[in-house]
Amino acid sequence: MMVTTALLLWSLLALVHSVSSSLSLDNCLGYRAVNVEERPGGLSADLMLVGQPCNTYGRDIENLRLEVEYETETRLHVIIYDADENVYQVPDSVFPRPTVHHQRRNENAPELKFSYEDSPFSFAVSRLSNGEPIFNSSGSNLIFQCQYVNLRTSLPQNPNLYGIGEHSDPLRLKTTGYTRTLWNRDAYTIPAGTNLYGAHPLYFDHRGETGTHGVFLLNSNGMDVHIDQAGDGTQFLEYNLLGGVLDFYFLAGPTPKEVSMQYAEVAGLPAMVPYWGFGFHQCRYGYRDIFEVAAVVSNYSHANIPLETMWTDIDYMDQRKVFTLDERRFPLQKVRALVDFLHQRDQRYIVMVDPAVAHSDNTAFTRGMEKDVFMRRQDGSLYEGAVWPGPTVFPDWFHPSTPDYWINEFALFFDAENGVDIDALWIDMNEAANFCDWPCSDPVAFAKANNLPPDPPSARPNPSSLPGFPEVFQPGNRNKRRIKQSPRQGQGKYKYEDGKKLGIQGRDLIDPPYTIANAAGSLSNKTINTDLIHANGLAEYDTHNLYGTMMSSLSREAMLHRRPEKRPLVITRSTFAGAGARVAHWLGDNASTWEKYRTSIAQMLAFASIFQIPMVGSDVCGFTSNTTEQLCSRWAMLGAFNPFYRNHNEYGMISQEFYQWESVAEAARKAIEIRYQLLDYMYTAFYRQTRTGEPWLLPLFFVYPDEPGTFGIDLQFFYGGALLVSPVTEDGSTSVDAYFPDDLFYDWYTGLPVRGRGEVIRLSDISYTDIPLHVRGGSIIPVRAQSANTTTELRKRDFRLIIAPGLDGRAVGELYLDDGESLHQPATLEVTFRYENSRVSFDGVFTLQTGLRIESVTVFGRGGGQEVVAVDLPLSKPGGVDLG
Ligand code: MIG
Repeated sequence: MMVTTALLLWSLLALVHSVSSSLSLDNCLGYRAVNVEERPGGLSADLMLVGQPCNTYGRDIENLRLEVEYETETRLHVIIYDADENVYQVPDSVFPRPTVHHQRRNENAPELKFSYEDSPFSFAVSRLSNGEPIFNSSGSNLIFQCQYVNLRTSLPQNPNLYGIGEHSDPLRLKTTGYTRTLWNRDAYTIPAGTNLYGAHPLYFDHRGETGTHGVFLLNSNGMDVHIDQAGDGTQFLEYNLLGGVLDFYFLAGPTPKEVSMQYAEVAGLPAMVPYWGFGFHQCRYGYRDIFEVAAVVSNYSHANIPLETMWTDIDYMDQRKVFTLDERRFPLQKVRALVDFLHQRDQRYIVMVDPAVAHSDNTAFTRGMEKDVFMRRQDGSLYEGAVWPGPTVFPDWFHPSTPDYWINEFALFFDAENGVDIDALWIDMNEAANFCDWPCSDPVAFAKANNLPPDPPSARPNPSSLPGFPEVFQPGNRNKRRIKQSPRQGQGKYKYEDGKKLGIQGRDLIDPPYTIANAAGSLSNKTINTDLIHANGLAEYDTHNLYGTMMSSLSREAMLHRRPEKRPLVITRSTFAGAGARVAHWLGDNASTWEKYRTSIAQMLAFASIFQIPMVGSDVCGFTSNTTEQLCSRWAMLGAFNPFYRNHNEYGMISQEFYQWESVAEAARKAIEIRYQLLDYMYTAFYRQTRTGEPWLLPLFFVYPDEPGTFGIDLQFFYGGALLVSPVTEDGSTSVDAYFPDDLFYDWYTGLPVRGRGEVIRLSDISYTDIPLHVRGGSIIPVRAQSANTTTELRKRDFRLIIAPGLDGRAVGELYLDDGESLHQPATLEVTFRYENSRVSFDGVFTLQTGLRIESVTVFGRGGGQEVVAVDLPLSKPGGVDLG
């Protein structure tokens, strides 16, 4: 009821705003470019306001500066900012801007051409090679005010646009009447058409044969991006920003893959993850005690479903306070025993950490107060919200002492000898989420009224025994040890931005004149107040969208501090552009519905192939609402082709571990077996993305950019360049209409060829425990000859090569291997396989000596399906064999 009223009120407000905007914006006469200086490699100019300020949504800024730089042959940087440099800009410490190699710049003419009109000022970008217009702002006057910036570009009719996330809409964006709002929020059930957890102001514009380009706006302020047609039918895309500057990177492509790689040059190459991170993960919210967690581990073994990693949600915490354990339900001794036990069996353990620290007498709060690292109101009082543990405070990631504080809390609580020795980290609620509605003037009362923290479930003293588990899990055992918390200092090696570009003074930081379509209502609602000022002077109003990504970066540092030589795996909910360089992402609170099952594919593709956060996945079987056997079965298989593969479930929902139903268990066993056999193929492609930015998980149009039939597809995808995944996507269905590009494919299971014609083919008789997979002609896929129970065991298995000859009879493939977990690799295996004239051969780098061999070669499309040839080729030197 309350929600509907709020929504109604909000839409009414939005309506009023948009009506008033069309009236008053006409008085904004834009700017005039003067003092234009053209130089090789760029241009700069002053932009002066024309006429009287129109002051529609705050004061016009009269003097602007334009800087244009051809940074590389394929990247053009255009920035428009205030001449006084008081307007907030995204700090370099959070988003390090790319370095420009001036000496390399002028080898070839830049592919993107900048041009401008001086009065009123507008600019355009076009593609040099074919004159294709890419961006043109001449349709409206630039508005640059202290709380509102408006810039519009015209676009071709019916454009193919992708990106501007995080969202749960189709991969290819709607082009009329469409608004994408970027304002990070706790988006329970990830509703379509709304702002979700992350902010990625980047779009790809794909124009088939005339090329693909990307436009990245480096801006962290709240914004609405409107995509629509004007009265005269002209297509446009319009930025409506609540502040900050216009800091554009234009990326020339010309293929979607190249745009993606060029974006990685700006946002950073994604972080490599440990090999074991690709194993299967089990989680849920609501495991009542450590015994239940252990029982799940045991049940997976008995069901013969490989479990790589067991997780625990906030259930482990004492009253849901971060950096504490519930002594009754998750006693340290038992937690440590389980973690040791998992480690002995080559399994891993992960828990959740939230940013909000309980405002109570716990040590994490006290130590934070000593260092003064929590957010304060402008009057100096401590800012409090209400999250799971009740009244909470929020770390200020810009405070110079926060790194020491956070690293120290991790070092203590997650200490390998005395604490909870986790292998990776899960961070949540970092939008930041706050349950308490703005202005949240009485968080204590709010917490009481809303039963925060909720009463924990009662502990059950060892309900039964778990055969094979450590002694503390056997009946009659009692808990003894407590966590030791001797204070210890972190390293203090962090410096934060200071000085200029701190944000214009005198703005309304709570209720700006222009309203964005934030689904949570006003800017500060359900998050921390936007008028809080960080320790370095930046306003939460400007930096809200950075909160989660800053927590992510520091948490990665904290994990590195514990295990300096190991690749950290940090899974975060909230992200900003560039987050993939440090962390991974799960898609948040979906629902156990077919709709969200389908949506998860587009979301995963956007993160992996566009936003450069390639370690990504949905809550398999669905988070909230009860799953069904069939949905869970289908999702167990689809999830096996998500980079990050985790079954996760909401408090109070029916259990959905894969062993709960025989059909789901069977589907999971099958899918995990295939996933594990393909794990090195996946690892190789993923690794390549971390080195070059070339996306490894691909929408169909990335692989067939000239085939218009691929542009709108987001229910099928390429898992690595060689494997086409076409899941069944409808309830009760045993068929799927799959698009096959104009190329040769082979059925993964039979090796039978399928000649694609750029048309849909109906695949039928797909049981609830099957998923259609096709290998693209021209590929060689190295697979492990057998799967295994853990990725540690898997790494000992020999290889088999699958050869899928292309239309020209040839095929190529790659294999990358390293020790799977070290940050720096002294030795690697980097092999290229080639197939031609019935001969397969390989060479490359063999500094990593594994003792592994290729034990057979399977050629698809031969002998009415596949032909298997036994071979014995050591992967320690170049080799080859004729297959006759
Ligand atoms: O308010 O930690 O998205 O995965 O299970 C909900 C409890 C807080 C939200 C996360 C979800 C997690 C849940 N968290």
